[in-house]
Amino acid sequence: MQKIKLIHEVRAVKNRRELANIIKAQRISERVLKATLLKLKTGITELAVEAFIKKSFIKLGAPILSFSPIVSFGKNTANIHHVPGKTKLKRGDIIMFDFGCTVNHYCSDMTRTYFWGELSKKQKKVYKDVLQAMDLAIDKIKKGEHSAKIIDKVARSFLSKKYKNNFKHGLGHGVGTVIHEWPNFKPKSEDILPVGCVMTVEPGIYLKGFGGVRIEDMVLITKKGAKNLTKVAKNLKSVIL
Ligand SMILES: [Mn+2]
Repeated sequence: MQKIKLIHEVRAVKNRRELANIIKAQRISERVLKATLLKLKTGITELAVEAFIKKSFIKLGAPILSFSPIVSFGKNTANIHHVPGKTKLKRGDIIMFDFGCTVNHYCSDMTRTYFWGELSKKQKKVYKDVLQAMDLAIDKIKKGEHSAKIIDKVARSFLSKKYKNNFKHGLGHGVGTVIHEWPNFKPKSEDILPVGCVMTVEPGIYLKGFGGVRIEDMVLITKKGAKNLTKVAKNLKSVIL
């Protein structure tokens, strides 16, 4: 006899139309990100960039956002849930964007970290490590791993060797009509990813007084592995502005 499913398990599995909405929301976000990068200039404030992002989503027909956009510059990037303020962009800053929009109630979620000019050795190292943690986790999913705890651990154990327990949040979460839904990548998660669910993979390292790096993609869990739904470059070269 098949176990009766609970509502969170039912809604985790996206049908074709639901998936199309999530992907459409993600493509709109990608267009907004592209436009936002062109808008950056030394001296611009986080608030001005946030306003531009919101205006751009309205212009592209997606005025309802997944959550209030995160725009952070410099040391503020060390704050996981930074609220954009009057901080101005300056040479050598880390820049973090975390935003998404909704299409027919379905959310998208993406984080990118950029560098305003030549990066320091330490910035380069932290970025490369977070990117590698992400690649390790996505490769694990692609090989068919469905245990949330094991996938979380792949990224977490790689980062904890270098940064102790600095990676202070889950590796990711399900995405649907709400931005955070079941299942969850966490060290103690008992969740098993069902085929057809959309997960974020978003490792991060946050160093007080220095800044933070978080990179976040959305991944569809498939029978054979995974399909990355995020189409924005994240290699080191592409994030130096
Ligand atoms: Mn997220």
